[in-house]
Order: sequence, then C-alpha cells, then structure tokens
Amino acid sequence: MMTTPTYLPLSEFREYPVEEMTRRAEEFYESLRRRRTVRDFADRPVPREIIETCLKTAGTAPNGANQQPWHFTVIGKGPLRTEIRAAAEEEERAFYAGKAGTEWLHALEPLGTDANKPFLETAPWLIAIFGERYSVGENGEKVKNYYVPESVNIATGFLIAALHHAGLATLTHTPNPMNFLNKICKRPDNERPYILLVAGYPAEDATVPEHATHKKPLDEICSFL
Ligand code: IYR
Repeated sequence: MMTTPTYLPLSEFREYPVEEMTRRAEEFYESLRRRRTVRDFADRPVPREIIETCLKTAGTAPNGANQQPWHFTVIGKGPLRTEIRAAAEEEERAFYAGKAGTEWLHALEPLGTDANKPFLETAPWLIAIFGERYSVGENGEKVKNYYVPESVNIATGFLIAALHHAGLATLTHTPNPMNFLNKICKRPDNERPYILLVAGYPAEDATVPEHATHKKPLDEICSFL
C-alpha cells in the first residue's frame, strides 16, 4: 500500500544576516574546538535532566527514513558499573596484550591508553549507544532499517556536541568487542552496541594527550571544487 506524504511549512528555520551567520559559525567552532576527549572523570553528580535534554538533542539527528534506529541506555552509579568495568577491562586486556596487532597498538601509543578503565565506575553517567539493525513490527515481523551506522553515528555526534555545549566532558569509549553491553543493558539481539559514551565533569587534575590536540588544518581536510 502506498503512503501519501503530507507536508508542513518549514516554520522553525531561522535565517540570519550574513554577518550574524559568520559570527555564529565562528562561535560554534570556538566552542567545539575546545572539546577534548577526557579519560579522568570527577566523582561529582550531574543532574539527570541535563542528560535527558542532551539525549533529546541526539534524537533529532538526521537518519535513514526517519526510522530513528537507535537506543540509548543510560547507566547511573550503581552495581551495573562494576559489571561493565569488569567486562570492558577483560576485553581491553586481551586487546592491549596483542589482539589489536602491533600496528594498531603503535597508533595508540601517543594517547597512552591501556586496559585500565576506572572512569567506567567514577563518571556519573554512562550512555550505551545501540543501533537497531532491524525493528520488530506489530506482528513480530522484521522491519528493515536503513543507514543504521550512519544514523547512529550522526546522533552520537549530536549527543557529544550537546553534552559539550552543556559544559560536560565525554569519552567515546569503544571496548572491543562490546556485545557484553547487550546482556548487561538487557537489549535485544536486533540491537548492536556502537559506543559506550562516558559523561561527567573532568577530574580536577585531568590531562589530555598532546597528540589529541593537533587537528589537521582546513586545507588538509577539505577541498573546494
Ligand atoms: N578500545 C580501546 C582502544 C582504543 C582504540 C582507539 I582507535 C582509540 O582511539 C582509543 C582507544 C580503549 O578504549 O582503550
């Protein structure tokens, strides 16, 4: 059966004079270029409402056929953290012990990362981000989702930007593999975990690897034709 689209006026779009647009673009860059991936988190609480608002931002991301094929499991402080940390560190120990291969481990050297992930217990919030490989219809049938990785990753970008904008630090943690998240978060088999996002205040003595602060200049990442 064909579905006939209905249309609404684009009532919320805002156009700005060019000078204002220039300023806004620069201000946004100035804000986002201060974002750093943080690995040392403070043990300070962050109100749940802030996380909820940032997740609403993530939920506005462009995505395939507006199927919104994502799920965000938010894990506050509690016993699940110990489980998540133990499972992640077990995978990471194998990864750093050689499973990653020498080339990958060499690429990570300037970051100084290792299998120790205390932030999984310290930070006030963990957000496990899942992509729905397919949805389950009303009669239990599989409904195909489109552009799932693209959609989930764009939403994650929105979420990271929203959390940064709110004044929080994040870490895009990717234990490898991370199927243990399905079990701990009680997510169904049609969902695949993409990222375990850590959010909170940075520790007072937090540092960042210098390597991570070097961003390629515009002429290396972009060409105009
Ligand atoms: N998942 C590991 C390894 C790791 C991989 C990449 I690529 C990074 O940019 C950083 C870490 C870990 O979380 O330590």
